[in-house]
Amino acid sequence: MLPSRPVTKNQTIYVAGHRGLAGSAIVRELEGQGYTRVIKRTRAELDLRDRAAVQRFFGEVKPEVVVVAAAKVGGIQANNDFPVEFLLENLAIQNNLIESAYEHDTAKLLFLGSSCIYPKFAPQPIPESALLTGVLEPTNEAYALAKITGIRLCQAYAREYGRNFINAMPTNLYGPGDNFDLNSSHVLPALLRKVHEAKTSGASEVGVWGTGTPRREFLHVDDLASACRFLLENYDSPEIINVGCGEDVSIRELAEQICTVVGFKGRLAFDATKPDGTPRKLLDVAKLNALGWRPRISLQEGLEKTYAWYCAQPAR
Ligand code: GFB
Repeated sequence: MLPSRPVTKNQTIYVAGHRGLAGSAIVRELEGQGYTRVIKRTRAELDLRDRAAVQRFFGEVKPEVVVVAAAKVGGIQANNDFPVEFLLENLAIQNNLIESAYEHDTAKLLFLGSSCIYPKFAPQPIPESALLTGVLEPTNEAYALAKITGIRLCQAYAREYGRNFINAMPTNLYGPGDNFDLNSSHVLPALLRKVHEAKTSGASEVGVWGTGTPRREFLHVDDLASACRFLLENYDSPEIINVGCGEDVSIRELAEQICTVVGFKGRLAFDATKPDGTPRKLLDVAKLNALGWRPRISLQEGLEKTYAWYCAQPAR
């Protein structure tokens, strides 16, 4: 068993997935708060699906702290269309990282799960205790199963080998650096882009998938990053912990709010042939709040900032 000590600013912290939405925000947060030894590797430098390469990297670098923010992610359509890739790639990435962290004596590891690990019809808001109490939402079952396996692996290392491997479950994330590709993105960036393009082309309507009735909770990724730093510094239990803002909106409400932010006055056209997915996914964040963490960015402010970021991209 390794002694469990609080994470400090002079420790080496490897953020796996540092170019992704979550990973890039976590690096910004850590470096902004004075962590001077954040380690990053691009996909070209280190393929996380390659077990031997990951083991070699850990053997050479021996990171003291690891954040597993690397994953194959996507919106409802990509999850539904590519279950094999979502299952295999995520299992490979997380198995390689978690096993290597154990073998090379990483003192603390933070594994990022997802709110989709919970049953499709979980009680709302969803407490951590709902894990594995019911059937999963079919559109993202593969991704959820991989994430559940990652949680259980961290918990097994904690129980069997006394490792400080902790598990955070973020709700739906958004923010700068998100994926705006309409086939693979999540709803929020997809609608920001669609509404922006409808406005600039003078279109009279915007297509919205599904019925508009599902409800989702959206957390700005800078808030997620601040929660991750908080957990690294203050949380040492293998029990999963939810990370969210505690409020949700319907997809229709989200679309209407985006139309206001973008300044689009046309109508919304709902396409009920597209899947709705889980009817509601609101996390119970009482546990994290009781520890003293709160989000700072409202959905309105987050949408405005993300839209400004999107408009400022060179490709635009
Ligand atoms: O964000 P999203 O793709 O994923 O979709 P989930 C949320 C809701 O928005 C669904 C609707 O009801 C979609 O039908 N929606 C409306 C749209 N218009 C659009 C659009 O243009 N694009 C997209 N993508 N959705 C994901 C999981 O579930 O949540 C992942 O598939 C992950 O595994 C992520 O866990 C957090 O919230 O349904």
